[in-house]
Parts: sequence; C-alpha cells; structure tokens
Amino acid sequence: MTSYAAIDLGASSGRVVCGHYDGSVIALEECHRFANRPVRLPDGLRWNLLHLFTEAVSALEGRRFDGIGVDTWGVDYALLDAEHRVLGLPFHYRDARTEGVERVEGYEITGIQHMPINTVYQLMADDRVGEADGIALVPDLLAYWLCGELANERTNASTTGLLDARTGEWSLELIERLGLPTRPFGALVEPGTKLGSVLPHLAIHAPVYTVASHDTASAYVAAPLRDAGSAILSSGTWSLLGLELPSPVFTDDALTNERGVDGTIRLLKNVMGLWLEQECARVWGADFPALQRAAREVTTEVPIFDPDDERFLRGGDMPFLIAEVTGRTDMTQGEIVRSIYLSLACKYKLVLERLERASGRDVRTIHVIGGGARNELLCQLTADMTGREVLAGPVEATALGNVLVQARATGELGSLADMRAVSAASFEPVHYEPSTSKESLHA
Ligand code: LFR
Repeated sequence: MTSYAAIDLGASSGRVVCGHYDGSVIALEECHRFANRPVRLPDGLRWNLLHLFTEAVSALEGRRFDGIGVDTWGVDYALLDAEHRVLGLPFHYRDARTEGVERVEGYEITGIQHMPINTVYQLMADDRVGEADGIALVPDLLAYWLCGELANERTNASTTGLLDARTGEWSLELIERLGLPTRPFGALVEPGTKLGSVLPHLAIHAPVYTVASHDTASAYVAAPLRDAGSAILSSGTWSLLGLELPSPVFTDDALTNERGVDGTIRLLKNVMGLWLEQECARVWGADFPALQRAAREVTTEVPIFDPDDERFLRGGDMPFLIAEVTGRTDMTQGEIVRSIYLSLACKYKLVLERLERASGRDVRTIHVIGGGARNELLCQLTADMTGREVLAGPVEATALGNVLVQARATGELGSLADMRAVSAASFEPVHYEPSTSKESLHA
C-alpha cells in the first residue's frame, strides 16, 4: 500500500486529503478541512496564504508519505525577487484592481477566454511587476515553501492567459507586446515532476511532486470518462463545463483552451457556478443543506437569468444583485436558490451547444465532478435542462486527480486512461436521467 498527500485548495475551502493506493483502488482519507477566507485590506482583497500553508502543513506533521502534491484554484500569483521572496501579499482574483484594464487581444495565441480575473489582467494592473525576477502561481509558491524548489507548472500556467496554446510555452511575443517584462517567466514543468523533499523544519517525510496544479486540471484527470461523447462539469465555486481534446480550438472566443496532463486541452467555459449560492448563504447566515431543502420544496415558477452577468463576479449582496438582474424582489430564499440552480442548468445547455459546434462532437453524457456532484437537485435539473444523462462523482475529484498524478510519477500508474480506470474502480457514480415533464423540474 502506498500513501500520497494532496494539498487541495479551493476558493472557499482547503483540504488535506491522503490517498491510499492498494494496486487497484484509491481510498481517500480527509485529514483536514478548513475555510479559505480572503482578507480585505485597505488596498484590496488578498489571500491569506500563510494561514492556508500553516493549516495544510500542520495536518501532515510527523507523517511519512510516498509523495505530496499541491493543487489550487488558478490565475493568482505572487511576484518574487531574485531570492524567491514574495513581493507583496498576493491578491484575490475578485479584487477590483482589474476593473477598467484594457482588453487584451491575444486569443489567437492563448485560446483563453476573456475574463477580468485572468492573470494577464492582474499583471497589467500590478505596479510591482517591473521589480520581479520570478512569478509563482499559488501552487508553485506553496510547493516552493514546502521543499525550497521553484517551478512553474504548466497546467496552471495556462490559466495566466500568457501561454501559447499550441506549443505550451510562454508566449514571449504576447508578453512583450503587452509591455510586460519577460524575466519573471521561468522554465515550465509538467505535472508529475519531482521537485525535492519536504524541508526538514516542516517535519513531514515525503518527496514533493508537481501535480496538475490547477485544480480543474486535477479534477479532469479523475473524471471517469467513457468516450468522446462525454463532457465534464467540474462543479464548485465555479462551474467548468468542457471537453477534453487533443488540440486547441480557436473558433469560439467565448470558450477557453486550458492545458491538462499529457498536453491535453480542456475546451471549456467558466460559468459563475455555486459562487452565487455561496454568497447568498453568507449574506443570509444560512447553511447549504437547509437552502437545498428549501429549493427542492419550491413549487412556484422561478425566473431564469444569466449566471455570468459581470455584476456577480465580485460578490457582495448577492440576493439583492439577483433581484436586480431578474426584476423579482419578492422571492423567498428557497426560490432564489432554485432560480440559481435552474439558471446554471440552462447555461450548461447553451455552453454544451457551443462546445458541440466548436469540437464537432455530440455530447451524450455529462460527468459532474467536485462538490456540486453531491447536489441532487442541481444534478437532476442539469439532466433535465440539457437532455443528457448525468453521472455524478467523484466528489473529491480535485484531490483524487492530485493523488493519481503522484502515483503515476512514482511509476505505479501509466497513461491518463489508467489513472481514469483507477478513479472509475474507486468511486461509483450516481446516475441521473433527463425527465422532460414539467413536474420533474419541481421534483
Ligand atoms: C476553479 C478555478 C477555475 C478558475 C477559477 C479561478 O477552482 O480554478 O478553473 O477559472 O478557479 O482561478
């Protein structure tokens, strides 16, 4: 039996998960879960990375593993000096500093959809970029703090909007055209590269590997895909609905081409996701199971709105923003949550149509993975609105993908298909069939 530790940080919570592999299945053990609360300072919204690092490390102290890997949300970064010291506290992608930054014309190179959160926009609004000798995306930084070796891991680098989608290398042409310095952009490494050993003062006995350090890339590794007619919906704070392709597609600039393991491309769209519900829950002081129950009990018609309205991006009083967008000020909490789910499911249908058009594929199955796979009502509405079967699970796809890539790095597993076969053998998905009757939408 081998054991791997996954430090898996999402925008709303962090997890330390240990994966035990017995040669045929992986059993996941959640060692620690903690809230990820950004901090609003007078000059902007920052991640509390020292807190996240401390939480993660303390859960592993004194233990021995066959590997440790870090995956986190994408796009955010620290600038580094020549000694790899951070220049300033890293910003949260929802910080307002990118408002008003001019739109970058680089889609034909990067294949990355325009979103104000992209690293490229943050760098253009960053007054310290000229001082930087290096850049570390968040998982690069945490891995560096673990073992003292810095590397820019490629799957996450693709979320910057500065990577050439065809070659998988930094686009120095674009970086120069934007007036950004090229110096900070170092050599890129693949997932599954051994960086070193955990530094002695941390008292964890393990080698550190790069994984698919962008959480969505990790999640896609763990999606038990059956065939080319399968789409993947990584459902959490964001909904990342896409297809895995062998090469990038540039025909629809509302779709993004992010890199996965083995040079695969995730053609996908970022949909605002459960962020809408998370912000409502925060404002109401409500818990998710209660809100989901209330949403299930709704029998009235609820409005459908565009979940990707830019007004939602920065958060705030989400119930108020939804009332503003829908023109409905009379909805109960249950109705608002149901309206969110229905709107997400409708958006998925539109995105699927675009994905099918751009890829020439027919999608018959949607694999819903990540925390949203537990949300029965949302899974059923997704099947109903898209007319596709939904296979839900694994819930801990990001951590599982992290562990799978480590197990491959040590030589225990081979191809991407092998990793997916282990995922499929380890977790049984829950099946949802589309039901077209109107009542089923209220089931
Ligand atoms: C999901 C995710 C998305 C990325 C967003 C911001 O956790 O990584 O893929 O677009 O967060 O980084």
